[in-house]
Amino acid sequence: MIDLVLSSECRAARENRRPIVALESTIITHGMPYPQNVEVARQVEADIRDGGATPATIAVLDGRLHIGLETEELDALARTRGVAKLSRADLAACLATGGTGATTVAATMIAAHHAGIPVFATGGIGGVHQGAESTFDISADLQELAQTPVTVVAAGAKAILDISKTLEVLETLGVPVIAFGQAEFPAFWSSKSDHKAPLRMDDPAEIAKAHRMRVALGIPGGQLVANPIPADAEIAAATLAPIIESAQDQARQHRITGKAVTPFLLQRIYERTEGRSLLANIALVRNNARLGARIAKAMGNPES
Ligand code: PSU
Ligand code: MN
Repeated sequence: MIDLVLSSECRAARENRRPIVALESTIITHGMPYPQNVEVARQVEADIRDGGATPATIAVLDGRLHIGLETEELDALARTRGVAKLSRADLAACLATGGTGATTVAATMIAAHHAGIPVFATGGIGGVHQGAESTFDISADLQELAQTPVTVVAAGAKAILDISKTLEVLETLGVPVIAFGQAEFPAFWSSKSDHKAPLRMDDPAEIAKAHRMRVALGIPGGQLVANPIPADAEIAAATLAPIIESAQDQARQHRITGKAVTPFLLQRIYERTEGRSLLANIALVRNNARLGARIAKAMGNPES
């Protein structure tokens, strides 16, 4: 009933049984300013191709669910201001009303699974916000990881989130959190946090195998792969702490709530770091795209 619109390259990949890596679009519309957003989106797609897989950027355009965007569609989405941010709660309504929107991690997982794509690369996931004990602000991304069988590669969680509460909720929900190549859970701009990751794997083939094992066991939900930012792109946590704190103060002053919170904080942080956080963000998303391609290739090869 849902008519999926596959990009020409995704259609060809599907026909030739080649691995595909899903990409979200909220990072483009709500996570980075224009024109860097479209440049980064293109670069990340190119990294996936270089890694031997096919990129599928996911979005809803005029009420149709797109799996992979053509060049002009990506450009138009990146230029448009005020695009809707679609999470699990909004996806069906947007399709039903002919709207246009960018998909969050949660909505991208739903769409990717619907299209038969088990691997998805992004920058950072949503999680439990600092102060969640009074605001109750917990991203729908966490619930989605608990119920939709997609392996998500991210660089850990931003310091706008409470990392220890985020890890606790993921544990409660039964989501495997796998640090790639190190013991510590990475903290987005920094390769390490003060927290040890529950699981560690060093080989993309093992990550793919664990995904298949969960499916075989009938366990719903996906996996979170936490891939540390490359060392040369790291920003010290102490540099960003005051900026994040002031962004959070402003969010409270402006009474920002609900799905507006994360985009508001991201925007303030970009403004205040004069592009430095953007450079780190670009490096880590590209790194995640490359790992996503390796996992996607292994996923399609049960011998690996
Ligand atoms: N965190 C980031 N960058 C992002 C997002 C989160 O470091 O771009 C985006 C993702 O699309 C994520 C969404 O799924 O924000 C989470 O929003 P919320 O916290 O409202 O669930
Ligand atoms: Mn929220």
